[in-house]
Amino acid sequence: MSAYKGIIETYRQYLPVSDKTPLISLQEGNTPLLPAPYLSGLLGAGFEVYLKYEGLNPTCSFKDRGMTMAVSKAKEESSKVIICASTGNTSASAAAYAAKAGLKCIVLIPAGAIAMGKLSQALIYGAKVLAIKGNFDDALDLVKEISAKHPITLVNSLNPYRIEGQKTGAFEICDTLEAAPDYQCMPVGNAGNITAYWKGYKEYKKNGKINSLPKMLGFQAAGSAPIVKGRPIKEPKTIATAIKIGNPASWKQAEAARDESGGLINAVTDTEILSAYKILASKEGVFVEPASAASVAGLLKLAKAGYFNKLTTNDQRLTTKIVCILTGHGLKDPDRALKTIKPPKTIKADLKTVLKEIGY
Ligand code: AN7
Repeated sequence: MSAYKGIIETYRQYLPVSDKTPLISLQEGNTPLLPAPYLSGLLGAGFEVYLKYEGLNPTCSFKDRGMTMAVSKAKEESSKVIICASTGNTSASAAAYAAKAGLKCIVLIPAGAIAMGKLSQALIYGAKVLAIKGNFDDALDLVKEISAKHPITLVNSLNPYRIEGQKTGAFEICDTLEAAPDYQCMPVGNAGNITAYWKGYKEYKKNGKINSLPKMLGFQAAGSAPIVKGRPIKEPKTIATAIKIGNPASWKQAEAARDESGGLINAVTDTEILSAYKILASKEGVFVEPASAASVAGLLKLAKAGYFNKLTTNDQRLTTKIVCILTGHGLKDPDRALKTIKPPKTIKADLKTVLKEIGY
C-alpha cells in the first residue's frame, strides 16, 4: 500500500518542483467527485451532473491545492514570511500551511466581511490577522505593495505556484471520469481558480490524458460581477462573501479561459445562490458555503434557459457530463445557514409533545 501524500507527490511531473523542494503538505486534494442524481434529474435524460467537493480539503476549501505549492516554494526560496489579502479562505489556508512550514503569516481581511469559520481558522493557526476598513480589493492592493517592497512572499493567486497547485483539481476530475467533462461550472471571484482549471485541462490534453476540453462556465454574484459587466465594481455586494470582489487579479486569464473554451461568465443573484445552497444540502446531502453554490445556481439558470439542450447532440447514446466545483465547506459560514432556515422550535421535554410535533 502506498499512502496518499497530497497533490505535489501525486502530480509531481506536472508541477515546478524538484528534489530540493521541501514538501509542505496537509494531504490536500483527492477530493470526492460525487454523482448528483437530483440535479441530473432536473436537467433531464442524457445529463450527468457531478460535484467536486473541495470543501473536504484540510482547511475545507480548494485553496489548499494552491497553498501547498506556494508555501513549499516559499520555503525552498528561504522566505520567512508570507502575506495575503483574503475574503477568508485564502487566509485560513495560508495560515495553516505557514504553521506547518514554520513561517510567519500575515493576512489582511476586509473588516466585518468574512465568514466566522474562516476568521476562526486564520486566528487559531496563528496568523497575524489585520482587519482593514476597506474591501478585498483595497486589501489586495496593500499586500501587493508590501510584498513588492519587503522580503515577504505574496501567496494570493498572483503567485504563479498557487495556479500550478490548483490546476490539479482538473487532473483529478479527468482521472476519475477517465475523460474531460463537457462542461465545468464554477464560481469566479479573484479568478485564479478558473485560470488554474483551464491550465490543468489544457496540459492534460497536451499530454494525451484527455482528448477533448470542457467549456468553462464561470459565475459571479450579480452584485459583484465585474467581468460580466466589463468594468471594475467599486463597492461589490453579495451574501457570498468569498466572491465579493470588484476587480479580479486574473481578469484577463478568466476571459481567456471563457473564450478559448467556448464557455461563458455569467451572473447569478443572491436569491439564486441561496436557492442552490438549499438544494445542494437538502437534496444532495452536500453542505457548501454560499459562494460555492454559485456554480450550481449558474448550472440551473443555464439549464432553465435551454443553454445545454441547444448545444447538446441528439444522439441519446452520449451523455453530457457537467462538473460543478464546490469550492468551500458549508461550516465556513454557519451564520448563513441559520439565517436561511428557520431555527428549531423549542418545546417541552415530554413524549406526548414530541410525538405531536412529528405527526404521531
Ligand atoms: C469558497 O479567500 O478570494 O476566483 O481571498 O473562497 O479563484 O478567487 C476566495 C475565493 C470561490 C473564488 N469559492 O475563487 C479568498 C478568495 C470560494 C472562495 C472563490 C473563493 P477565485
